Amino acid sequence: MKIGIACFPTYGGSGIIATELAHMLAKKHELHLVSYDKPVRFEDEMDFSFHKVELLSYPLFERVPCCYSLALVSKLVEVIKSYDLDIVHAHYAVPNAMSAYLAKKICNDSAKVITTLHGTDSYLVGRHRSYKEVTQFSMQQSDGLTTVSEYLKERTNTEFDISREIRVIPNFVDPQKFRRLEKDQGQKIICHSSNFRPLKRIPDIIKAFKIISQEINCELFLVGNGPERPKAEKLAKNLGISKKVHFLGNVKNVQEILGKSDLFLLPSEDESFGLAALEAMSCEVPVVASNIGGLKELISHGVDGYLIEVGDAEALAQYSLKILQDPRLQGEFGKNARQKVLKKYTPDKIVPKYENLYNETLKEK
Ligand code: GMT
Repeated sequence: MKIGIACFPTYGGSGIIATELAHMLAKKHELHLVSYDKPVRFEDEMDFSFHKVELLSYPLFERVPCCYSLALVSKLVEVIKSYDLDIVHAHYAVPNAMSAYLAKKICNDSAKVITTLHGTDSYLVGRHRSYKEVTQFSMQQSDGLTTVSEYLKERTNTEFDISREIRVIPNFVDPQKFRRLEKDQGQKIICHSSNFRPLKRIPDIIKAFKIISQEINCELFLVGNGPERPKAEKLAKNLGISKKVHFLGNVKNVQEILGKSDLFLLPSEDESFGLAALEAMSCEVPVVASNIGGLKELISHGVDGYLIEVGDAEALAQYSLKILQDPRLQGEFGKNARQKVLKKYTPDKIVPKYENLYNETLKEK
């Protein structure tokens, strides 16, 4: 097949999955990735073509964000026509699915459009009254529509008026890349990685870490950047734990940190899937996370991690200590997490689900 993928290239989970999917599909199909920048995970070693969306810089339009959507349409049209694409797979409803729909129409329906919803694009941004009608329309008009969890499927059906089938295709992780690495046993490493938005509840992690660090020898590695970082740095300072809390910023090879971690924390308010937790689990790292959304589908309480109520920093700390103070339990949870990944979330289990959807869609009139 000739496949085009439209995504955001940044450190968000959707861009990571779109890029990994492009990488995996490129082994068998002709792959074209369309975005405004090269994706973060494959800067130097891309095995697919990259098509950069170019933006017109013109003073009158400085504050008009729709320009990107239109430039994306034009680039998609160019790529559909030049390479005779069969499929355009839009990751993110806003604006990628709409741009893909318009491109398809300009090309007289010569390619089919698949949309994968990741969460932020639908129930956070997409349902805002500025975008809702267009998000709903582009979901409904897609030739195939997928979500990354059952939770996101249900929430999409509740919040949008769409009648078409939604197929759940979970995220995946490469277990060769994300695996356990040697580390010295002395100090426990606790890790979190995200884009530091308020919904990730970084202050809960810092407060819990304060409690944990009073009991055991440990360090906290915070990977990523975002609006909550300054507040989190200040909180760590005020709690007197700055020396043990490391703000690492965006890290290209996060597997090198996860592979040596003892515990991963994800106390988010909302999470359609929780790709960061999946990557940790692949590295045999137990996870303590919120009992919400896609995290409930991913983590089994008392088997490969623990689930806590949103905002309960004390429980976050106590469950973390339970794992970190018991090497046998930590090892067992870590092994269970890796087993789950190998059983359900590897590329060879998930990528064919997308290929099947592409094939089924192409057979339709
Ligand atoms: O929340 C993030 O970390 C970024 C965000 C995105 O929009 O790229 O992630 C969303 O998609 C990921 C990949 O499918 C999921 O693992 C995240 O759970 C989801 N974030 C939310 O639902 C808040």
